[in-house]
Amino acid sequence: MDTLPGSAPRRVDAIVVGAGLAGLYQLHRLRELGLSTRVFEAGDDIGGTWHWNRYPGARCDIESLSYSYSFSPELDQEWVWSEKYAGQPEILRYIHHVADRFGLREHITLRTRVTRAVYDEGDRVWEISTDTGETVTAPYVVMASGCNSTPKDPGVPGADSFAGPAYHTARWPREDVDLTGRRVAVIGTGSSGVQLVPVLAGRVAELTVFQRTPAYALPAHNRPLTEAEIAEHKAGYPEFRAAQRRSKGGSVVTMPTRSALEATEEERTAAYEAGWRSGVLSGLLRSFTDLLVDRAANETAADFVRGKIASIVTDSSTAEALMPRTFPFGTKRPCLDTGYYAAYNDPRVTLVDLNRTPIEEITPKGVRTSDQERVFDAIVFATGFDALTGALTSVEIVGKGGATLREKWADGPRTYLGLVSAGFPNLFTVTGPLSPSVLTNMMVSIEQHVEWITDCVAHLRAGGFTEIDATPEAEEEWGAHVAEMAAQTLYPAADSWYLGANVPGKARVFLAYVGGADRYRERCDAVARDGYEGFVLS
Ligand code: NA7
Repeated sequence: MDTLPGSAPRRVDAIVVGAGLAGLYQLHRLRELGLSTRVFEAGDDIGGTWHWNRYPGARCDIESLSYSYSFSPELDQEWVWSEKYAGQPEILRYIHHVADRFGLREHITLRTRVTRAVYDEGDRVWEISTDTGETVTAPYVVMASGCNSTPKDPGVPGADSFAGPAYHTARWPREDVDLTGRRVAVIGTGSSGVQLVPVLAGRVAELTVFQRTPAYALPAHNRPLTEAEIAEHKAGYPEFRAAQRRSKGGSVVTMPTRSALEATEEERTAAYEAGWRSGVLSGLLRSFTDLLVDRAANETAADFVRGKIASIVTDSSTAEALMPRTFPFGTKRPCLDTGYYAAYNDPRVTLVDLNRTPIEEITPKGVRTSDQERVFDAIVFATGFDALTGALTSVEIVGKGGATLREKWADGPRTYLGLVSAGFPNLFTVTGPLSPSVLTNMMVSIEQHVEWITDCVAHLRAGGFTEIDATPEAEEEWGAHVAEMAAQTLYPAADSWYLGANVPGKARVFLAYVGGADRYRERCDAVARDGYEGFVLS
């Protein structure tokens, strides 16, 4: 290690970008391997998603017992989750516990954004630059910068002109935001908006929700975990973790065996009712085999959800506006609802359907739609992220021959297995584009990638290799396979962030691998077993 007097090392074995769940685990594994490693984190503390998204109501929508690291049986035994779905503060406490328990903090530089990474082909090292003026070199870089970590520009004219406080859910302030008795606007009704609205509704004087596309939201049935449940789970954790790793989506669930169209209407309704009662994000989608591949089958599930909305929301025109009709159920990420639809029965809550009256501009006083200007004390943007590629293309990454990742990905990301991009050797991405990532329990996909990357680095060092790069052919083949798999589903029918469709000008490419985490893991393992097939090691 090359250390300047009184400063952190400026030459290390590995650099990790991001100190969220992915970066922390990657740091732990590289340290175990004996690599000097530095982690750079833009935030003023660790936690990634769970550091930034501290808006009221922020909560995981994968069950706590599944959404946690599996690499340490001791950690599994000692940490106790309080609820079926942990809230943001509890998950953040867990992350801090992990950082302390595994001695990770001293390797992390906070409040420091990596702005540039340049590959030196002669020395075979990456030099990274930060917004604090540091430059550090390392043979390996791991981008653990998150899938939904770059907030999207809301793209509403006049957004900066509002005189009152404006917040983005993903940049919620640390200090308490007191909206009691205020007139508050929420723009956006994805997962963040759906979680935020019912919590705000109980606090503010008036809440106005601006909805462009209604979501399909399923009941979470969140509740405290009982001691008996926790004990049972802890006793079975080793088998449970093994089953998670073998599963298609990273959660241990029963997979369906028959088509929705083969079932009678009564059978379908019974299956959907069971899915609705299950309080699990994928519960309804897993009722039948063909809901994500057959439009008519999908419509039966979509109809069921619309019926539920009608049964919860008392005002029929509000209920009608809340019913999704423009995209198949499940092709945008479904949301988990804790009082979302019911919130619209509160006379203080108003829904504005932007399809009828689009937003024209944000004004100093509030929001002007095509029919009127509404006055607010605060505006909350729950408008989402430049998903999957935003955190990668916002860094100037310069690979072989001076090529930039941003230019290479102008028509959509090109990766081999979502782990690497050809021409950018020794630079890995955790849950990168074209891997299963956001279609799975992120914890399981993060661990799988971190472990694959760690094994790869160990293999390179043991074999005396200084460089690994994907071949353009392997990358091409993988990209075609990912696209072909997506095309067999209904996913492309929605203007979703899975496709980059939420960001104006972004290439419309399906950004995740739909083939399942189990199949994907087998492929990654086979690639490594076969001497890193599709890569050149030198
Ligand atoms: P999402 O799911 O991308 O939701 C963003 C919402 O904001 C969605 O309803 C958008 O409508 C809406 N939106 C975005 N821009 C605008 C403008 N300009 N005007 C009106 N409405 C707008 O982000 P979330 O934060 O809720 O969730 C992201 C994921 O993070 C979540 O699924 C978890 O995986 C973690 P649209 O649908 O684009 O019409």
